[in-house]
Amino acid sequence: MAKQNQTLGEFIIEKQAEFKYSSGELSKLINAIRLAAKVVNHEVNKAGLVDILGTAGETNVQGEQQQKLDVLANDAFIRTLTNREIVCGIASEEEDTFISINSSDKNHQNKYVVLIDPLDGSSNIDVNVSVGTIFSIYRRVTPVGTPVTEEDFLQPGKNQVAAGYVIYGTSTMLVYTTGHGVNGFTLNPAIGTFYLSHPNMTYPENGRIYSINEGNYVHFPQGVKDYIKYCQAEEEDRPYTSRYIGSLVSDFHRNMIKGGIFIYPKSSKATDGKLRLLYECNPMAFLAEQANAKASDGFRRILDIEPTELHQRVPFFCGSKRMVEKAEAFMQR
Ligand code: P6P
Repeated sequence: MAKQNQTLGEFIIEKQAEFKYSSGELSKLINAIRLAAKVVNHEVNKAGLVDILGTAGETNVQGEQQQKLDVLANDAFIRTLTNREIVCGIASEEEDTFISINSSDKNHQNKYVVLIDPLDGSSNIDVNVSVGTIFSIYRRVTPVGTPVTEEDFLQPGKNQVAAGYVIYGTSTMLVYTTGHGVNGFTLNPAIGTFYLSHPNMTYPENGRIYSINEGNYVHFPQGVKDYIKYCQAEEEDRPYTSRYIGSLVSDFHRNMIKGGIFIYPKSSKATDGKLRLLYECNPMAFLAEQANAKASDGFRRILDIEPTELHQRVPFFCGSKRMVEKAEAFMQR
């Protein structure tokens, strides 16, 4: 049973026993992410005060203008994970290809790879809307002692050993799973400690919030158009409420607490949708399933999809089980 006011550090130590055949490396990895989250939180919270707003002048592999905080967050996570010599490879939304880490005295002995979206929703920074970090952790599949290859990163989401996000919002939270449910920790900025504030987070089975960018309505597949009209109909417990923050972590977090569905479908403008499979949809899908919810591309379970490219995109339907099933029914008509 979760102890009130347990810190993240205490929680990790207590749960260490649950990580089957882990030699404590996964605990050290979660701790490293905790540290990097504090560094990024500090910078995000003062974004309006120091001249680190605006674009860094470069564009990332997605062709998006890189906000300076994007670059800072990316550097913070890569530096923290590299320095602690816990992982053998990192992939990031901000990096064209994966980074192989040869720990100085270990010769590729580390067994985990991490995939991150270091600052998701960064276009919201200038308007003071919550942004987030998303991370996904796998055990490598190529032989220990050799440099990582792309194969170590192109694993289906069902192979994840841990996943989570940090949401830099009205409060900063770290929410993660190691396959034993989802737990949320809130940062006390005064002392820089994360406390267990949301033990055993689960999605309500059903909900009344739908979250989609309706500005793209005319470009959506017919099934999505029909589901939106279903949500808006004056019938039964409808119309539902429309809520769209434009920051995946925030929309997901709200839906997990209140119930709801988030959809980023394919469209005539984005034939595979916008969200990336490896470091956005897979970690959020792992969390969703661990919280008794569902995540698909409208047809297939996200966690079963066999990746082919590091930055590939997939349509994303995620949230309360009954709502996702209803949306899938419209897609499959
Ligand atoms: P749109 C943020 O840029 C992001 O990657 C997700 O966090 C968010 O859900 C989505 O894109 C918003 O995209 O096209 O609706 O602005």
